[in-house]
Amino acid sequence: MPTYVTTPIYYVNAMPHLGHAYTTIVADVYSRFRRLCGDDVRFQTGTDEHGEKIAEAAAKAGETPRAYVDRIAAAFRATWPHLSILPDHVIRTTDADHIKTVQDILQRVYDQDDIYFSEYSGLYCKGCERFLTEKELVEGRCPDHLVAPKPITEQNYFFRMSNYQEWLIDYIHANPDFITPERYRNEVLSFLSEPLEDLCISRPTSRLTWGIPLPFDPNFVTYVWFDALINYLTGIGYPDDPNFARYWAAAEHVIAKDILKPHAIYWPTMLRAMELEPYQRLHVHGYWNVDATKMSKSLGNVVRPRELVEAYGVDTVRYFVLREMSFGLDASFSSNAILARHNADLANDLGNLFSRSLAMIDKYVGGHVPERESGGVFTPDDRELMSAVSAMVAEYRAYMDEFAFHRALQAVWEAIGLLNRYIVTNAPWELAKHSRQTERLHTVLSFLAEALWKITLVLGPVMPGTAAKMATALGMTGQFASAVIDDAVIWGGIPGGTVIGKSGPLFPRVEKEVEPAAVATAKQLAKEEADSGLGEGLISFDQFKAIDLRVAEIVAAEKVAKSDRLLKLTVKAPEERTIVAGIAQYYRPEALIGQKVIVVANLKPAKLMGIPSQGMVLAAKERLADGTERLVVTTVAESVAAGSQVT
Ligand code: ME8
Repeated sequence: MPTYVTTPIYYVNAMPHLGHAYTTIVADVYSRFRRLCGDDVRFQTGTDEHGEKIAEAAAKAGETPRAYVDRIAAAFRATWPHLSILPDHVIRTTDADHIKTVQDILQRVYDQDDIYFSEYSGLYCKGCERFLTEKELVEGRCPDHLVAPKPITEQNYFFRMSNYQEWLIDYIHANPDFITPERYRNEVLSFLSEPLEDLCISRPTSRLTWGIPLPFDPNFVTYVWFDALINYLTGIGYPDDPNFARYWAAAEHVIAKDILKPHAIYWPTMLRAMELEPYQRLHVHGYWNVDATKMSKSLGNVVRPRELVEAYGVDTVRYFVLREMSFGLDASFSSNAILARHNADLANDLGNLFSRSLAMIDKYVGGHVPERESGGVFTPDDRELMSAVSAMVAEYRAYMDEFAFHRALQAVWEAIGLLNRYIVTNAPWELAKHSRQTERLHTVLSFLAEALWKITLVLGPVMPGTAAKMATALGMTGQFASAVIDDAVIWGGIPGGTVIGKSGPLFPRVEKEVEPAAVATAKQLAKEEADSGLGEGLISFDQFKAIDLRVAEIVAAEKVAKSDRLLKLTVKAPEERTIVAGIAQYYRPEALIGQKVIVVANLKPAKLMGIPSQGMVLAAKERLADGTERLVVTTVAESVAAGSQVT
């Protein structure tokens, strides 16, 4: 099946930063995922090089627009390989074929009387490069650029966008997946509940010359959005190239919320005027902030992706951004958070599981995957492992398809947690001591190898380099190159006898957080704000992040002798530890066993009634009408692997 994935084309008035990297990583990961599902994928990114903003930036840099756009466009293009991003096509709006297509389309829409000439007075925001409606302003200012838009009256050409309003509303209602997540669909529908104005699609050459000349009036250039959106068509050779016929119907655009309106309103109505089908889906994500502050050049806290790659490695950066941002909502970057993800999720959970499993296969069965005994007896543990890993693959697939990347990764990490527990419960090192347990040892190790292979396959789109390393270490290099997601569904994918290689650590631990210069600046700002007494009573995101909250399973509970208040709990989080909790008046010990509670895992150990307590169980304290109190331990709403982080 064809799939066509696009990112916005980025303005060349700034160097690539974390926000651009995020959208492009998402599009790359999704493209790789669809390929893994067997689709024929075309993935396109590019640069938006016309318009006022660019002309101004070039003037500021003391360069001609041409030289300036060439330089910055090259910087964007050079960034992608560092992030393991592999687009099939990188488009520039200054490409000759794009300019021709834009002019052909303008002429056609003009000839059919969907473009007219008129005078217009409106409030113009230079940052947005468009006229804003009164309703869009917040306290008289553009909410994105925080400046009051300028009243402008001028003669221009207009696209009869309003003619297509009713059609667009009906189309969005009839196609619930057209704009996702739903919040953005609702935002667009709400915007469309007011009458739509026609779209001004020209700029007089007296004001701007750096643009595509209107084919029917040389005194005007094309408005940058009418030019830019058409990149999605020119990139696949509209109208005559077979790629256009093949991919257009399968177009999926990925953008952030800042450019929702042009993509959800201008673009579908433009396509309708051209008598083309709308794109398939528009995927809208939120904004990256830095340490809870808006990322902006003027604040000097712009995070550069290359700095992060140098400090943590490319796959950590890709994993981090997908795991940390719930697609659709804003997220905050902090050096703490990426360090924690690197060391806990990657070095510890995944890296240790992998190297430990390979080392056991090497040591106990001579470095090749053992045959699972045919007709061997599977224990409930084996069955749990099989069904959980199969369920993980299904969940992963469904979540990736709906752009819920953080959930897809959560599902994979639950399976990783389960595998770590499977090793502990089945203790291959014990089995290896007794020859009568050889069959069992073989079964356990072959399940491990097989589950790791499935994890390798699903991680491929997110962490291509790491997955390739894992595949090589598992002796599956060839199979990996041609793998499809269905290979992760079948049990028996890694044949007995496969020779396992050696693997160095997949993710060497990073001991100290490496702070991009930009983050340091943001911290300084936050500190100044705190010093100024502004956020009193509030804690920073970093302070919150310092508390390691985990899901812990209570495996044993008993009263503490000579205490009415204390219970001694043994919990798994995922390693076993003792916690003494002051909840004896509210819980019978046996009622707690099996409960999954939330604990503070990095509290300094303390002795209570002589018993060392390593952590604290969180509980809600309710004050009852009679003045007494009641404690209720906090649990999780759904089953979650012990040791999972609460974030
Ligand atoms: O708007 N967080 O270009 P642009 C997340 N040329 N994503 C961010 C971000 C942030 N803080 N900052 C930027 C344009 N982005 C037009 C697009 S398309 C036909 C024309 C990402 O350089 C995000 O994808 O301002 C956002 O939509 C895009 O960069 C805006 O890039």
